[in-house]
Amino acid sequence: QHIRIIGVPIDLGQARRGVNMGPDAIRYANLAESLSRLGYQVEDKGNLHIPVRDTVEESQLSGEIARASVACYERAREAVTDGVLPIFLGGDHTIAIGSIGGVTHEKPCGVVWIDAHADFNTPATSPSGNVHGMSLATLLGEGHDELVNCGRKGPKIGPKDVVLVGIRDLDPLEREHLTRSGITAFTMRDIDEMGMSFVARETVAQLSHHGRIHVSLDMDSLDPPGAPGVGTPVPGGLTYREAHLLMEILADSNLLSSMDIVEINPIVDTSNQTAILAVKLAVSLFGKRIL
Ligand code: DIR
Ligand code: MN
Ligand code: MN
Ligand code: MN
Repeated sequence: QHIRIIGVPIDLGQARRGVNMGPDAIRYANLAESLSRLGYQVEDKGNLHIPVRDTVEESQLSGEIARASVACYERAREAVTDGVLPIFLGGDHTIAIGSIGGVTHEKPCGVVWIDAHADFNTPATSPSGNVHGMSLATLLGEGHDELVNCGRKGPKIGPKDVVLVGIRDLDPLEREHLTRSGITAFTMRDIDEMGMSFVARETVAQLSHHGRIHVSLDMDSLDPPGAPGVGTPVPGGLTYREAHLLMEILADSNLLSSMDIVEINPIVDTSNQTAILAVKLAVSLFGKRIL
């Protein structure tokens, strides 16, 4: 099996600088070496070119995000054509618009969206206006036109193609929007009550119908003390073991076909520990077992 790393150093979808350095933080935490040790052939394609935040006018943000998303879409599409497993390194969660858009160019796929947030705002429901809080809604066809139509026209996935895991922080109108959508969402309460084993197995069961699964891992899904290097930490997140168990059960499904690792901000991290944790989780997702 062949893995291809694609860096998308974008910080245009949210307010804080620093998340653009995520791809290098993850590389520095030995992502490629760790996956090679599992027996994969790993190829690093470097980073997509993204404009520096300070050079982009506020009014140009969604246009520049759309440009980056189209580039990301093309890389994702190409990876599928080439028969390799792409890992997209963010950057903020707007990268999923292009990555998931591109991997579904020919055929649909299931998506596990692991996040403290639902990223299900639209320009009409969002209090912040930040596009990283709208990426999932955009993929389902609601949002800025140029983003909804990135790569190909219209929705890229349907509500039955995605399962949310780890959510605990929704904006008021986003919450209504999500409950109306028909998307399965496993909140932190669900995980507390039913356990990650059940939640992870149920997630796989709901998404196996397309024969392949994309994992979109927002590192703010984890509990902040173990993953402080994120722009919008929310208390009460996934423990180290819950996150690993989710990865291990997803690995057992043998359906993994692509992945995003997003929202790591090295400026607010402590000794790169959030990137180091992300690499450990990726290694579990790609099949490392304890025994
Ligand atoms: C918030 C935060 N719901 C927003 N979203 C974040 O701005 O829409 N997503 N941080 O990862
Ligand atoms: Mn997110
Ligand atoms: Mn988040
Ligand atoms: Mn479907």
